[in-house]
Amino acid sequence: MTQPTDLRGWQRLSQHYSANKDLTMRSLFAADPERFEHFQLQAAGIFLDYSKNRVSKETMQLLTDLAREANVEQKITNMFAGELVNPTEGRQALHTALRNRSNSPVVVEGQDVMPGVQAVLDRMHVFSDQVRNGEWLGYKNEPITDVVNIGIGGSDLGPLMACEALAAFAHERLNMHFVSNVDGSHIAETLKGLNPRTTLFIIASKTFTTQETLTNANSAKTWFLESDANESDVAKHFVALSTNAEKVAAFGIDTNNMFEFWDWVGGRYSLWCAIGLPIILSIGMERFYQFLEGAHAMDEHFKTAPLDENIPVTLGLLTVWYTNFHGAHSHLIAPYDQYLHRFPAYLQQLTMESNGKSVHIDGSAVDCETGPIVWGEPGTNGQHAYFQLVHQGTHLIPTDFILPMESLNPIGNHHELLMANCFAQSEALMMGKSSEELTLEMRNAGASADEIDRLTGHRTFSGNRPSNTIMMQRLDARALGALIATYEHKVYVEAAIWNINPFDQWGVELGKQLASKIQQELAGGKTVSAHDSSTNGLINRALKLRNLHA
Ligand code: G6Q
Repeated sequence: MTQPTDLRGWQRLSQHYSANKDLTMRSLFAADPERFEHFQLQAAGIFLDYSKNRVSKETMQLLTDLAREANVEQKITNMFAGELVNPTEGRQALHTALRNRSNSPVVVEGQDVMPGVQAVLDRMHVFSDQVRNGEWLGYKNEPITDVVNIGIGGSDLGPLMACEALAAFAHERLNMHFVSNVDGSHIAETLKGLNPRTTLFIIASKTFTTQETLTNANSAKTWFLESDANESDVAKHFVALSTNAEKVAAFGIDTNNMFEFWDWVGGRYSLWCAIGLPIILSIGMERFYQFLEGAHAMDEHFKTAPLDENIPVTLGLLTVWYTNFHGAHSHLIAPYDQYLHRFPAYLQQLTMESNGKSVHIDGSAVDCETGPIVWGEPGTNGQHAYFQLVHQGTHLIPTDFILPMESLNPIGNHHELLMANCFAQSEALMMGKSSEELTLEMRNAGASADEIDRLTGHRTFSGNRPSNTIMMQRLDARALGALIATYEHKVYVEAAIWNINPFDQWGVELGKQLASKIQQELAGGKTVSAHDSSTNGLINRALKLRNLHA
């Protein structure tokens, strides 16, 4: 198969990189006083400033040419049209249908899926209104006060992140909780202080076979039944979100209390449908529709904007530029908004599970780097922790700053300070501080020549460190929808260039298989010898020490 590196566009970018690698952003800004105007895009309420990148107009042109040559436009069309873009699992990837607010049909295997999508949304509307209004009563006829979502991975990270991001709009009576880890401490700590009479459990699992989720769900059921509730009360306190009605019924949840979704929705793309139920319970259906509309507006932009005016395409191409030509290995997500504190964790799954691949879509080995490591924390906290390395370390770490213009909690000058810090970070990363500037600064502050000499290396900043700034008016449901869709599509663009399948995740299988074998060995309690000496040693040590404390 043709490697991405064989593409003419790739080779031209290689040459362009070699010819321009010493070009600094400072000089690019000096040469074009309107660089900010020339390197910005806006769509669906999302504003992108990408001027602080190591790119010229020519670089962007070459990147766009690469995208064209890699058939990115066709691949975008294929995804929206419900083609089998996930061939290793034999599936479409139609998360865009879940937020298709246009009334146009989306056909999967000859059938329009839109009526089914709307039917589940309607059912969730009715159910969530009942819970929110206090009409849905627990087994002692009391309204629900606490909702515990039990799920993991795609059935946890998305709704958790979105509930946190939109906490300013949360229902007053309903406290949202999320249990994912199979570590018993997670559920134990969550259930402490909760009242079985007023707690609603959502068991969220696409397959309804996930070990961690079923273990937590069983423990939740046991906890519930240890109160004065009985089996017939389960229906009032347990609902399921799944594609697998049979397994849901086998677990003991009435399928009338199940909100369904479909195989063509990937786990990490499922917060737009049934897996979004916790979000709906928290913010209400009207706002959830705004969330879908925001994403849909970004879908429309992604589908129709020319490549060089397309926000997700631009972001994806910049990641390719840094990963494949500059040798960057990671990408920092720095949301300057406390409500987005789980956004980097959510994006870790979205991007690393999608693009952490070493083979092309046809199974042949890639000959270039693929998805970078994604990490981050909200600003300004990160500034007092790892930003040192971003400013002065040896790694090149492209950064996305994300900042709403308006605070949802306008107290004193907090938001001004937050914005000032965000803008200062990207300025500092780009500009750096030269030894001449430092010398002048230190001299003015009265430092001796000796001291200046001693500290110059430590106190200068190379600068030329790239970043994007993504802004929205305020972080509401619509803006969050558009923001998430931006990143979903960015990831797709990268995968399209690398020609990898972003929609499967075989990499998580091996550990699962081995864990199930080891779990049986731990339960069996007999000394093991079938593994390597380290794994044998660890299991045997655990068996011995656990028995000692039993
Ligand atoms: C996401 C992955 C994975 C999945 C979890 C939970 O894209 O497929 O993170 O969401 O393993 O799976 P279930 O929803 O089937 O329990």
